[in-house]
Amino acid sequence: MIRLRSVQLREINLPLVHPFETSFGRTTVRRVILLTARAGDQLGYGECTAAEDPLYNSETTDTAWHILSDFAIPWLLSTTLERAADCASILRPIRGNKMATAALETALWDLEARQFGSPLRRLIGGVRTEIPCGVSIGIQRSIPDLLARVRSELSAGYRRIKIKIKPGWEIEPIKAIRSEFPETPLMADANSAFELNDLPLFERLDNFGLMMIEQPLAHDDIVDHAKLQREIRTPVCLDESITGLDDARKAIELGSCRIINVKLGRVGGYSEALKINEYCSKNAIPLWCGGMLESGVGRAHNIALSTLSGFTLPGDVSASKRYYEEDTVRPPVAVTPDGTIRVTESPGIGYSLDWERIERATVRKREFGTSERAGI
Ligand code: OSB
Ligand code: MG
Repeated sequence: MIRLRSVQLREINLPLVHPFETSFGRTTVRRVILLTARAGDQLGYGECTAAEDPLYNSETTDTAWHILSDFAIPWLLSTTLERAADCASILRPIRGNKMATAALETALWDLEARQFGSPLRRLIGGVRTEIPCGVSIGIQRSIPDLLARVRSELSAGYRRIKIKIKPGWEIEPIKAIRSEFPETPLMADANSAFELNDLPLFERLDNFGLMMIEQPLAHDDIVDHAKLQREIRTPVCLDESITGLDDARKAIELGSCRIINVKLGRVGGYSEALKINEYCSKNAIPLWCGGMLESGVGRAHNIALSTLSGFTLPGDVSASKRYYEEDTVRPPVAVTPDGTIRVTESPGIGYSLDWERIERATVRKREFGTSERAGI
């Protein structure tokens, strides 16, 4: 049983080791919301994956702060939950804003796992104790810069390379990687930068043996993606378009994709992710765990998610040090020379928070359900 006593929100600002560029923009500092939930003596931690600007989806760090502060947290503080799994249905009347509500939902799953003294992986029914890792490489200044990044990630052991593409940065980078690495598992993520009219471009990309092309068309589309998938051999993978089980079911029925990228924030947390895992396993649609440049707390949740049986492809869950000089968790998330992350057996997300580091990065803090002075 979870009787929430208090919740703390804090915004931390973390500079990225390298700016990360996608078709929609460039990130240099992540503005991350960390959430701490307390029930009795037990704490649970969540991270909000909303970005700084409403360019990946409609949410931002500030909209998430608002939705959590004014709706989601007060609602949950006024109820008692039988299980963490009940959280999603209480928050369901909130339309959209899934990254906001997922920060709270995932914190409650962590809290419940800690109450049981169990790794979160076991609570959600994950079957893997080691997960295969890929990397997402942002748009680079030049092809030689890109090739240098690809070489260094492959020599670190990563099992799959994904590059970001946008109009004018698609064929040439893919061709260059393919001529040096003809067999490497390779894919491209367009973050909605193209239209169905660009079919000739996708027909050219079809010749490079890509594992998949991720979210080539509009963020909210499944109809044009189905038309595109009928015209190309390369599997289409949907990211932005899938905000829950219903989207996944409809996309699969329409033939809009053959692979799905699941992000905890985008689908509102574990309850929905578990449903997608079950549905896609039954329908032979492979899954993998996407990323939103998470700090350690979000990264640890992504590791737990990646242990589910349907997550058969290497995801975008990689080492902390690729993004942050100093992460929020101890030890930082590390990848083996084999390109895997070993899943911890410690309770909950299985990492300790580095409060000294977090305090230094904090730009605002708010407590709910307890006086500001008493603290969490
Ligand atoms: O589309 O998968 C995406 C980062 C920010 C926003 C959207 C995406 C990404 C990534 C990075 O590809 C994945 C990661 O966290 O390593
Ligand atoms: Mg993506």
